[in-house]
Amino acid sequence: MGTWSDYRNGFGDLESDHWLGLEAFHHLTNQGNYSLMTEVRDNLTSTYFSDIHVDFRVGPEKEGYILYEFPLGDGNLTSSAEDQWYINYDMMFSAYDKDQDTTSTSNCAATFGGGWWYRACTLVSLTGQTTHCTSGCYAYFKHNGVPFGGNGSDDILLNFAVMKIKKIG
Ligand SMILES: [Ca+2]
Repeated sequence: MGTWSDYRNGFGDLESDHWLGLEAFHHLTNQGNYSLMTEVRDNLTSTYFSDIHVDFRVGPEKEGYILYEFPLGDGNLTSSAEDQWYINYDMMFSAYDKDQDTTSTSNCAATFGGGWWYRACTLVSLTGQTTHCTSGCYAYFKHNGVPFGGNGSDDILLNFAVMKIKKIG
């Protein structure tokens, strides 16, 4: 479970688990128009999903690295997780040691086990660790994997998740 400082500065290993860092996200995505490609793989069926959003932009640290709203994406996540990003729009980033979500009754980052643009809390979290989930969790958090998705039958567990950003204008 990374700290605020970890998520701000980046951590991990480029050959395996790696987080580029919010400061880099902010500086890169404010140079122009960036697209965000999200790739995930379902742990149970090995199904691969991806989609691309334009206008991916992260605010400065003084604004909590807010995730600005972006249009619906183009890909095969449309029936599962893609539409769920809207919950994270206009949210500041939270880590377990910096609670910036919108609920005063819980610490979403601590519950989900990873930093993210939590509201109260989220349906998409590519950094979450289900083994850390202690309360308010969806059933699928009981499994060992990363929570991602909507609700009911749309829930999927991941064993692979990548965010790729690219300058498009
Ligand atoms: Ca909170």
